[in-house]
Amino acid sequence: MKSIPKYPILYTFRRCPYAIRTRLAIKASQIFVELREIELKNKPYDFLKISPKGTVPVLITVSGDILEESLDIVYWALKINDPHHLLSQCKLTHKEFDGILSLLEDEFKPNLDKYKYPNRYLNINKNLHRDKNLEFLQMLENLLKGSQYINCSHLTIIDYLIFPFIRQYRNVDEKWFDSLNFPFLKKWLYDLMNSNDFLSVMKKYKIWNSSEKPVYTNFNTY
Ligand SMILES: N[C@@H](CCC(=O)N[C@@H](CS)C(=O)NCC(=O)O)C(=O)O
Repeated sequence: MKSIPKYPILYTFRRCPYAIRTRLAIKASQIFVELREIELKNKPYDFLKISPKGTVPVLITVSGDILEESLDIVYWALKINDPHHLLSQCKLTHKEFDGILSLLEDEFKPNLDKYKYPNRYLNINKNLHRDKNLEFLQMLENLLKGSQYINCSHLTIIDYLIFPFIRQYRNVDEKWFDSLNFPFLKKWLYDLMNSNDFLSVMKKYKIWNSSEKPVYTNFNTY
C-alpha cells in the first residue's frame, strides 16, 4: 500500500545541480514541500526503499506517486502552478530545446565530471574535458547575445535547467572561468547566482532524521 504524505516530500542534496534545478522550479511554483536533505555517502534506508536507484532529487506526491528524475519533478511543479511563466516558449523550437538539454546531459555533464573529479577516472587530462565544454558555452553565449535569457526575454525553465551545471563548471576554477571572453554568459550566470531565488534554494538544512520534526518549506527565505 502507498503511504500518502500530507505535503509532497522532496529528497534533496544541497549542492547537486539536478536537485538545485528542481528546488528552483518548486520555489517558482510556490508549492510547499517537506524537505529531506540527505547525504549521498550515507543514503537513508527510507530513501533507498522508495527509490532504489539512489539518485537525488526524488519527490513523493500527495497521491503517493514517486518522481525520480529532476525533469519530471520540474514539470510536475510548474504544471501545478507557473506564476512566472517559466514554461513560455519563445525563440527555441521544441527540437532545439530538447537538443540543448541532450547536449547538456550527454556531453557537458560527462566532461564536467571529468574536469571536476579527475581522480575518479584513469588517465584523464582534466583540462581537455574543461575545453571540450567551451563549445557548449559558446552556444549559450550566442543565444544570450540576442536576449537576456536563453529562450525568452524573461527567465524561463531552460535557464534553471542549465544554470546549476554552468555554476558547477565555474566553481572548479573561478579565476579561469572569469577570464573567458563570454560577457553575455557571465552576466547571465552571475545574475542568477546572486538572485534571491537561488540564494533561497541554497539555504542550509540539517540532514534529515525521521525522528525529528519535519521541515516544510516553499523556499521563500534565505
Ligand atoms: N537523471 C537524474 C540524475 C540525478 C543525479 O545523478 N544525481 C546525483 C547527485 S548530483 C546522484 O544522486 N548521484 C548518486 C550518488 O552520488 O550516489 C536526474 O535528472 O534527477
